[in-house]
Amino acid sequence: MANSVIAGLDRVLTMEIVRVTERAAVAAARLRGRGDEKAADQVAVDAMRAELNRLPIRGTVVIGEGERDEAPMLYIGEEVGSGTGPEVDIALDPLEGTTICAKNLPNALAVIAVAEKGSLLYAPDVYMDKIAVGPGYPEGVIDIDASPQQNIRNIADAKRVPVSEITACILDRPRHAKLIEAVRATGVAIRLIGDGDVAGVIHTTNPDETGIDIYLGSGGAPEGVLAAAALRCTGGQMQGRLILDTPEKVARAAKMGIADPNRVYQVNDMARGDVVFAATGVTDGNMLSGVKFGRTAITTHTIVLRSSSRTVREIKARHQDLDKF
Ligand code: VTB
Repeated sequence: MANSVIAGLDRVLTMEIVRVTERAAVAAARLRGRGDEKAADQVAVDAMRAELNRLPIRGTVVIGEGERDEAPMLYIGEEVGSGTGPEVDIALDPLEGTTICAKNLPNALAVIAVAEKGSLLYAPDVYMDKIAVGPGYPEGVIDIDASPQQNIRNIADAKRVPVSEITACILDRPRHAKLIEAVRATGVAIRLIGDGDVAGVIHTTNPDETGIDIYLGSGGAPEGVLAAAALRCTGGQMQGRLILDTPEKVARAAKMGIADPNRVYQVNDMARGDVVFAATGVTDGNMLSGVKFGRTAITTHTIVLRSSSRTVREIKARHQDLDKF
C-alpha cells in the first residue's frame, strides 16, 4: 500500500466514485422498461463521463465503451478526470445489462473500477470463458480446465453440502446448451440470466444473500476484468481465458499485449494493484436495489469496495437536490 500510486487517495476515491455510478444509474433508470437499449446506454455514458471528469485523477479508460472509432465517449484510451492527481487506469460500464434495463428486469448495474496505472488487464472485446466462486474456499477449488461436474463437486464438498444445495449462475445462451445440460445432470440448481455477468460473478461473493455459489460460462472479456476487479476487493476466486478462435482475434489481442492466447488469468492477473470498485443498482436485483424515484428524493443503492482494506460498503443514498439529476 505504501508504494501504491493511489495510496491514501483510494480512501477518498471510495466516496467519490460512488457519485459516478450513482449518476449513471439514475440516468439509465429514467429509461428503464422503455425497450430502448441504445438510449438508456447513451444517457448512462453521458452522466458517468460528466461525473468522472470531476474526480481529482488523471485517468485513462482501459475497459470502456469500445474502440475509439466505434465509441465517441468513454472509449478505450480516453483520458478522464479533472487532470490533476494520480495517474490511474479505469474500467467502466455505465450500463451493464442494457437489455435488462430496457426490459426492466433484475440486476442492471452502473459499474466502475479505478486502479493503479498498468494494473488492469487490457482485454480485447472478445468472449472470455469464466468460472468464479466467492471467498472462503480453499485455493484451487475451481479449475477452468476441469469438468463442470468436478468443479461443482469440489465446491459442494468444500461447503459441506449436497450438490443439490448448490446454485450455479449461467448466461442463457444457445452456446451454453451443453454446459447447462452437464451442470443440470449433477443435480445443481441453475439460475439462468439473460445478461449481466458482472453481477452474476459478484453474486458469488455473497451466496447467503444472492443464493448463487458459482458462476460458469462465457461472456464478454471486458466484463470479466470488471468482475475480477470486484473479486480482487472482496476475495473469491476466478479464472478466465480469452476465446481467441480466429487469427484476426489472436492478432487483435497481440496488439493489446497478449502474447499467449491460451493463458488462464487468475483474479490477480486481471486486476493487480490497489483497486477501488463501485456498482450502483439500476434495476432491482439480488444484491442491490434499483433506483427509486420518490416525490422528494431519488434513492440509490451502491456497493463500494476497496482492495487495500477489503472493506465492503453498501451506500443507500437519498438525493434531495433533484435538479442535479
Ligand atoms: C455478457 C453480459 C453482458 O454480454 O458479458 C454478455 O455481462 C456476453 O455477450 O451484459 P453475448 O450477449 O453475446 O452473449 C452482455 O449480455 C451485454 O454486454
